[in-house]
Amino acid sequence: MTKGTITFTMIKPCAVKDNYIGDILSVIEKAGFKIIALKMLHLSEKKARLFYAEHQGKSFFNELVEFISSGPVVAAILEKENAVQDFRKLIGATDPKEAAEGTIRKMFAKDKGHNAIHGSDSDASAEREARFFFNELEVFL
Ligand code: RTP
Ligand code: MG
Repeated sequence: MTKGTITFTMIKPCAVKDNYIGDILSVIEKAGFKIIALKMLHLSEKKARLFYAEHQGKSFFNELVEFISSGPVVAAILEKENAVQDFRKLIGATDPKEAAEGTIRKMFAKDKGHNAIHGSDSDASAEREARFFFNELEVFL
């Protein structure tokens, strides 16, 4: 059997508040992703700034950090062949108005700033983000 690649995801505070954790995890599993790590936690502003460091200096950075640290999130590592690309497809466009039918953002996101879920944009990001949230004992490969 081919060992899958990994991606990292985070259900954002808006979707946690809206009680979509179960629905979203269900969509993810039904799409063929295996959840190999999972936790709920509340990021401090400082940690949120570190997590989204690549966006530092952009117009939406402060708003993004404030939102991500506004309440608990659900973090997970997912395994599948072609995980990063397939998961970006499953979550849909950043702005839910542009997201395709059947995507997680189309179904569960409010707007561009409150778009329900994060997905890594490359294998390198997936690795960095997975390590940011989970230690070795928390990952079930
Ligand atoms: P994410 O990193 O959260 O998975 O989202 P993404 O790749 O689809 O989008 P990215 O460009 O990485 O932006 C990160 C988050 O910042 C917010 N954003 N707001 N107002 C704006 O123009 C704007 N652009 C980006 C979004 O919430 C996006 O998810
Ligand atoms: Mg991104």
